[in-house]
Amino acid sequence: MKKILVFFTLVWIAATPFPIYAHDNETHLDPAEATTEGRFLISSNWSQLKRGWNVLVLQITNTEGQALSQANVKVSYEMEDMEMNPPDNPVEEKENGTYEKKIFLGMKGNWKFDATLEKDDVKDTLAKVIKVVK
Ligand SMILES: [Cu+2]
Repeated sequence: MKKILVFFTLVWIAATPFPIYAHDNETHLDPAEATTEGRFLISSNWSQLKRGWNVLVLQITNTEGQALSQANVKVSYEMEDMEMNPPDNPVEEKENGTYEKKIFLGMKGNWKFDATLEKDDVKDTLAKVIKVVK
């Protein structure tokens, strides 16, 4: 009986972390939204952002839904009511029109993001306010 208990305890200890990590590592992108002038569509992991370090993911397409590669993408961010001077890491292009930027959200509250997108002669922006709750 004791051996069985020890066995199940070990299985529980070994298995427990995995669902947690698997869940945390999954990126869920919110539905795509149009940029200010409607020139591009962006879906991002806005609703997953939490206090601390995050990777902001921007999946960008043109209005026909085709991935936008080789674009010039800039993202600045700041708290809405407070100067936090967060780190400004570069935006890195990944595959299929996906761009990533490491961001640090030091406090709960409203964070404002300003994105600028430029591809060939087309330029557009997106402003977004996200409430960080955890
Ligand atoms: Cu603050």
